[in-house]
Amino acid sequence: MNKALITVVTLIVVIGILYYAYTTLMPNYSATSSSPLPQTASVPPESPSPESSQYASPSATASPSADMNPSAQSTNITISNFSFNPATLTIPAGTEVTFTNNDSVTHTVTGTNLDSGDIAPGDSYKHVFTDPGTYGYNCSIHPNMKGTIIIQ
Ligand SMILES: [Cu+2]
Repeated sequence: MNKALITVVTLIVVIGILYYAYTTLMPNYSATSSSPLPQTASVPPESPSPESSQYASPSATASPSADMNPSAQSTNITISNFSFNPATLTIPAGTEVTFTNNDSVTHTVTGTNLDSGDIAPGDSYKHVFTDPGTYGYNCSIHPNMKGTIIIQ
């Protein structure tokens, strides 16, 4: 009765030792060869080939930081999916609006007394709206992109 238990435990221990010895002594050994592993470390022939491994992506341009001006109001319009969001914005006079281009193509913000020039992907354009009124604008590259600023 106890003999059977001892046999089972011994088997488990032996198997464990063999498994440990196998995984420890042959960490990088391929199972195809039956010759004993030499002590000298074999360098795996996996050195990277010099075929176009380095691709330098253009670094993101840092947007200019605006000075803190607690008395002035500011808000944001994002450009994404070829549209201005929000398309219609009502602001008090003197508000600085930051247009941020989140698309992967260049856009502009173009209207009356308003010309951002090209806004590259990831860049932004700031403009302070001072004269009350309703002003439409669009993207000069994609004229179907339209927005409205209402200055009160
Ligand atoms: Cu556009």
